[in-house]
Amino acid sequence: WNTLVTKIDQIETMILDIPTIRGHVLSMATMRTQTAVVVVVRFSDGSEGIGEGTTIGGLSYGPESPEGIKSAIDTYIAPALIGRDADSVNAAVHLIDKLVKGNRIAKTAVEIALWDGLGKRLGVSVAQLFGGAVHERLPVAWTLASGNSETDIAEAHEMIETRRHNIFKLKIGKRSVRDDVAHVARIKQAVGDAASVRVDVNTAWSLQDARWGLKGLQDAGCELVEQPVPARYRRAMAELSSGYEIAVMADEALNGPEDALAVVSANAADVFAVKVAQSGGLKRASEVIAIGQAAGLGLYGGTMLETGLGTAAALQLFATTEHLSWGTELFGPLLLTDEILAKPIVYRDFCVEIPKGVGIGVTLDPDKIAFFRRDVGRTITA
Ligand code: MUC
Ligand code: MG
Repeated sequence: WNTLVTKIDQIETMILDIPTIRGHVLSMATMRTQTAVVVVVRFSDGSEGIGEGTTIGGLSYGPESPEGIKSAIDTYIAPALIGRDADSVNAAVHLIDKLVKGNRIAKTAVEIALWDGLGKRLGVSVAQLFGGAVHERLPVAWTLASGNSETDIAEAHEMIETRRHNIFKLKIGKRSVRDDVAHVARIKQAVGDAASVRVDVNTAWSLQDARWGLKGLQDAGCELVEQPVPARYRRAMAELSSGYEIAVMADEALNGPEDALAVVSANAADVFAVKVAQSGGLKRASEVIAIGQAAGLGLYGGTMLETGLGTAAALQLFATTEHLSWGTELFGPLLLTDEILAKPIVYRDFCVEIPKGVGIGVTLDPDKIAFFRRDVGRTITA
């Protein structure tokens, strides 16, 4: 009977460098290119699955780099999976968790490809594999991060007029707290009630900075502050969550279900930014969602600014999540100058639509992959 089991035959990894439409100014780095790690898994029955594992700003955001993600897959994850049963994604996840510590983004890229392959073989979407979608579309935020208040205001007005976004996340933390608060207040004043304004500090503040910052931000009409202090500062996050009306969201602090439980236990957030890549894959992200839900926290569908591939995978999972009260920020493909999917993800009426179809619901455009790939690629086989 063993010959009837579909096996994992080959795992190919590649690095893509895709320019951004403008400089994306974050507290720790300015992005002019996004670097994605794409994985293609080929199975013994001829089917394929695709996945993505992407980070932001090289090694400035978190402990995994694009080159490290590719190397972890090529050297440790792929050799362990070749020849294994393709249809048990759980068995693959458990095996890799045993063999590889950390490296959640690398695990994510491969895990997404396994779910995609399974869905394609069964003729169902990944959302169906997770119990079925309850949304056809989800609200989607845009990040204003040009580095200039006037440019940000013009961009915000255009997004509202074209009905593409009415939720804005401002990237702050690079300038002084006072200057950042003034920048946020100007933008909120310019958009008024037509849009929700939120900020992401990407860990740049001390607790002292954050006390002044949160006070100023909530007076300016900002609704939510994301990861104001470093990921490990749970006591500070707890003080900020309970001390102000403005919602405090955990992002960098959330690396998988164990962190989710620790954040909940410490009362260290009002909202979870659920990121598939940071969680270690769709399965682990679903566990982060479950913990947040059980604790009565708000949920937000976060992004690592993935291409349409990783974005589609995240959409499959978030489509199955009943209450995503803060919406999503799955706008990654819109920040890039070019599309790598055969058919782009649809953005309209302030929402992103869940791609329909089997697996993660999207396929790659081979010419675009050939154009943007940095390396010659590496294929691990038996
Ligand atoms: C982050 O820290 O949340 C998400 C949107 C964006 O512009 O950057 C990211 C990363
Ligand atoms: Mg963030």
